[in-house]
Amino acid sequence: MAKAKIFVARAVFPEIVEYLAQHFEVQSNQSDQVLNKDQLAQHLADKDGAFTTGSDRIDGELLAACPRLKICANMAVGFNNFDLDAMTARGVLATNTPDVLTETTADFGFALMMATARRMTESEHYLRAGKWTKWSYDMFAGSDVHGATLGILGMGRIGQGIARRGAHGFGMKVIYHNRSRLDAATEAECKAHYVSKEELLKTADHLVLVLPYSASSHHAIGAAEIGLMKPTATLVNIARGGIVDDAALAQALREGRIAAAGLDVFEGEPKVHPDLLTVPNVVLTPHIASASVPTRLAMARLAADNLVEFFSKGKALTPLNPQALAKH
Ligand code: 8YV
Repeated sequence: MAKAKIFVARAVFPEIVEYLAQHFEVQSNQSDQVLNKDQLAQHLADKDGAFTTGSDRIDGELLAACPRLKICANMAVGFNNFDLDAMTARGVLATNTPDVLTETTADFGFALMMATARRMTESEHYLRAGKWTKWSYDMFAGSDVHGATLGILGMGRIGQGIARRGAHGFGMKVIYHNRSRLDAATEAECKAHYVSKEELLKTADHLVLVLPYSASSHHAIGAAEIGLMKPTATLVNIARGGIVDDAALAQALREGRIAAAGLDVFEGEPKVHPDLLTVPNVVLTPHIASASVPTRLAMARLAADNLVEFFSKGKALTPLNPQALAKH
């Protein structure tokens, strides 16, 4: 039987391309050209499967041009680059990479919160600029993390990982808000208390966003929400750009309406709102929360295994829309 044809939309670890090549006829974008919509559609036009990343948009228009496509395996836990309804309607299976990145991403969220609270990058820029000439009692004095109130908006696997770190490692009081409340055992394990969104905003010393992006979470944090926060509070976004109104945040940071922010994701990334680049009290990182070598390898391997499982057994390891299989 002819091997299925796979397109790997962005560069990945060579060993993953080799692994895929053991099972499929593989075309891979190892030069890592960022493909526009039309180029992606051209590459996928004669393919049976796609290995995608968060930057590859799969929607009805693209699927209409790619009639052979049966599966898109995303190397990401988030899948807002997929129009899941359009994929299901066409019988295209979607998969993501849950679990393998949870602890690494929670580590990063915690690190970003600490860097933000303790003004680490702002002070490094000062030092590198040769401005450090003497000690002073309030130089880059920030806020404490230990013993503070940690607020988490979006309490899935990664949110719970951050809660456990804060509660057990740093003696933080953990409060959270989520679409649905966690069961009592998970709340107890995370030492987390459920509160309304308004109470979360008003009470948190450090607020970390870990909710998925959707039309309903667009600008979940805008000027009004920031206005409810303590002037001493920090805000960290490791979820998705678009959950925060970046223009409103930049203005609030400039006016000192909250103390600082840490951002790993941005509206319209890799573009960054120019005002965020000029305010000092923000730590900026280029969407690297899951970027440890072992975790990125595990994500790539799981995406690849979803393709292998699908073409050999007709199912997937971590499907997002298993109902698409009924159309085959
Ligand atoms: C990815 C992420 O690096 O998994 C996710 O949802 O945001 C990151 O881990 C990114 O989406 C690239 O695929």
